[in-house]
Amino acid sequence: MTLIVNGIGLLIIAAIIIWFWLWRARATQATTNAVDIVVANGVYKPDVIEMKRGTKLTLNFNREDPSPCAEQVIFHGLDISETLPVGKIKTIKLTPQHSGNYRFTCQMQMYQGTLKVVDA
Ligand SMILES: [Cu+2]
Repeated sequence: MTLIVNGIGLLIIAAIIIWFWLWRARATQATTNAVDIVVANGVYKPDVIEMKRGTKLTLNFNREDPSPCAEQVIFHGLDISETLPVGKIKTIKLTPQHSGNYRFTCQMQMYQGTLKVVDA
């Protein structure tokens, strides 16, 4: 009996991991020149954005989360730090000249995203 219960527990854990993982992977990637990003529930959506080096990317941040945690967005390595108003679109434009992965986070780094800049 214990064995069966443990087995079911493991299955449930596996299901949660797979579901969460696949869900995140599907919900995230964006590859256009203008991306709308929703800031809510501790995640940027999408949280992975891919772009070509030297092109202009427009990010429209829509902050739904009123908690102070979500107030700022910082692009590490790109020298960009902006305040996001609640319920309004904040547009951030960037033109990275160097390829690489740049993280963008809130000031406490609880919200996390990655900007992937690839060679043209
Ligand atoms: Cu935060």
